[in-house]
Amino acid sequence: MTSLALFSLLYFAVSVLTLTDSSLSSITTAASPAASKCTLLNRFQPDFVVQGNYVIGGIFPIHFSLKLRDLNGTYRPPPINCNAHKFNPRVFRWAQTMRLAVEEINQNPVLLPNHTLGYRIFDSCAHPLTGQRAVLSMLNGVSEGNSSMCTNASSILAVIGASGSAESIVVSRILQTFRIPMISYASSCACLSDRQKYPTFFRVIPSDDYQVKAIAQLLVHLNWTWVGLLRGDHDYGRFAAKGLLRELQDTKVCVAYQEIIPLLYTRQMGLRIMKVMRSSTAKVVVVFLGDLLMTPFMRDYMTQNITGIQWVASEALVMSSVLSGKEYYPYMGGTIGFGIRKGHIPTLGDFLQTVNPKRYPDNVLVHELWESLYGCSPLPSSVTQMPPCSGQESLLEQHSAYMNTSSPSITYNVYKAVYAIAHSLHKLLLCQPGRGPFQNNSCAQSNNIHPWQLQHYLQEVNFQIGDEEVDFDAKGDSVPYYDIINWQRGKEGNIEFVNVGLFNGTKAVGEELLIQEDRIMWAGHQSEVPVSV
Ligand code: TCR
Repeated sequence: MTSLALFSLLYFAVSVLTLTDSSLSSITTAASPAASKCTLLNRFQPDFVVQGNYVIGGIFPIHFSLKLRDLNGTYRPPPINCNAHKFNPRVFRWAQTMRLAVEEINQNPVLLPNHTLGYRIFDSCAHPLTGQRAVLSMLNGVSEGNSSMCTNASSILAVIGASGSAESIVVSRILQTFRIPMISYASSCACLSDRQKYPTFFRVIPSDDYQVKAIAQLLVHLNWTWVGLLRGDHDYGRFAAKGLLRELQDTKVCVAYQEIIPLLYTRQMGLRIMKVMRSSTAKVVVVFLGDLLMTPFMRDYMTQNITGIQWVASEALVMSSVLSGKEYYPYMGGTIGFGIRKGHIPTLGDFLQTVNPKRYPDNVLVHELWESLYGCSPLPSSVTQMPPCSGQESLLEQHSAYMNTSSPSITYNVYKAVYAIAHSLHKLLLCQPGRGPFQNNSCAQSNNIHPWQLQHYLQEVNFQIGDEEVDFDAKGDSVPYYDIINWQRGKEGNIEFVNVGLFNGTKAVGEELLIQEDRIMWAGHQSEVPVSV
């Protein structure tokens, strides 16, 4: 199938505002359907764009809770509009971090001197279908600012994304046809380590193969013989559960039940799962879920007044600030799990503060950020139902979902991923003719770099960021290192994430897990390890 035919499959009547950063102005994509073939395909525009010599793509689940209507084929399918769904300030920070990293690299006189990076950032709306739309639109080569013209399709050299494994699978299937490398900051499914199926996939998060090893060792170490398993109905949950069962095979730990939380959560389903939990003697429950699915379940759980459960949270949940309010402590305090490596980005706090509706008056996302943080909008009352505000309110650390910059994890992964591309590109451009890695010792041409050529350098990349070394193994995977995180009560009664050990997957078997048990606070605010038999 040609790329154009592939793109032609898409017709989405969505118009999103585009923000060109250099001018800080906005362009509405009010395309007339008849203008050209390209216009029709270009209705879905990126959320952030900056031009540069080399352009990279970004895919982030800025909105979530996409509910797709049943299609029975008797009416024209309605447009899918992500902006009508919930806005995720944490993810908005990830997207801003990509912008920050590119800006830093462009100002760096040593890394990629005399060249600029550009970007095109799209919203995947946390769903594989809309992730697919994002990547197709990204490749479609729309000419920003003039939607009646097509530019070269596939001028993207590499992509940062996607988030959920289910989205990355779809995105990878599409990018691999063009040999475009992608680096995911959050997709941890072990299934993505298959180079045959995902030949251009890289990630800066460890594969869950290591996490399930770590969890199995923890369960054995704590003498928990019966445990429950709760997981999301997605590739991440499915493969993680399968991996954990495999790791537990020759141990004395047994799984009492495996329950699945559907992507569209219903109270009825939640209550049924709680009944199973109540009737089991297993007091320890391992969860493979993100906070988006866990939150509605927890709301019902709290109304049922179930206590005494010791949660073992997967990495997607264990650093979630959404569940750190003090109301959760009686039900989730004592939670333990493996969190990915954190890192500090000194310039991030200041950068995030530069984003406000006053500065970006036409960017819909910036308005949504304000609405979600302050419950107000600087837009005229004819456009919004929110109470008015100036749009210059100061962003403080307390707005943690967006501003929490003290020890970012996925945010740091995004930062690392952009640098990985910059370092690879830098190396590519240093190639000396006649001593290059390609046919007849040739180099890539700086004005016509092919994405597969960049992938060669990405595979080889090795650089230092903070005190960490970044590289990829032959499967595109990164170093398996986790901190053990324990949910303890903070000064104000809210939940604090405390480091109580680590798992270093590069160490010899048996030496990977280091745990400081005396520092752990268990479920029910107990200092004794709970029993689960
Ligand atoms: N892997 C999940 C997605 C995910 C995530 C997160 C999303 C992970 N960690 C933190 C938001 C925040 C781990 C997946 O689908 O592969």
